[in-house]
Amino acid sequence: MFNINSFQPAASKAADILMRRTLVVLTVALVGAGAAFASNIVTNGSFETGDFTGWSETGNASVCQQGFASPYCGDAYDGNYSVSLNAGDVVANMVLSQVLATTAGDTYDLSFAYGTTGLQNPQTLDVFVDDGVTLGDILNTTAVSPPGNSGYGSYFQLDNWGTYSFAFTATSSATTLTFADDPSNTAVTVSEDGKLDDVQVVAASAPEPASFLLLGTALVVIGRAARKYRIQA
Ligand SMILES: [Ca+2]
Repeated sequence: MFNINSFQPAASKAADILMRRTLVVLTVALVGAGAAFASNIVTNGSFETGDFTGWSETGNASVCQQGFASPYCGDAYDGNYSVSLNAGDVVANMVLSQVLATTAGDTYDLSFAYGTTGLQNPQTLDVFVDDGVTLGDILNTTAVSPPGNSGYGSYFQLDNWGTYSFAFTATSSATTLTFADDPSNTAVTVSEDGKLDDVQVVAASAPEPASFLLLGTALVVIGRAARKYRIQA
């Protein structure tokens, strides 16, 4: 005989499982969306692939693993790899660039670490952001590294890193970020190398406080709905 009382619990259990799964999926999606707001749009910005994957590079530079002697690498700023510029007393002519997927009108924060492995002189790096028409027409600036360390002589020496940040507003969907070793470094390149690491470009408009407010509100609503459902069930 059909018994409605034995049917209801089974239906309720199925609904309960569905509800719980839905809440988990929604929560994961929202948290994921929140994390994505602040993602770095630079590919291989820390050079942890051990090479220039994601970048175009010409001139005297290489990705080196910290602690290794050739080129004179020193320490990475982030992870185990960084870019060594003009190592071996050569001409400072590296040009390193990457095309970034951007949104016209959005502002982005560029940050990177630039340092020196050497005796005492600083190094200079030219930083360009362009829209594909004229080099450096969005951002054309210079970063001067801290002076080198006096502890020169060890392959395992710490580099003297500095951190730099600049903002720019994209004008197209493809923005080219370029780092160029400054030719003036050639005059002081003897026993003095530049180092680059941890390149990040993050949309400045995100994470907006409003986005986090929205995310927080959504999570509260989901939490209350779940609690209410549990009470009813
Ligand atoms: Ca690195």
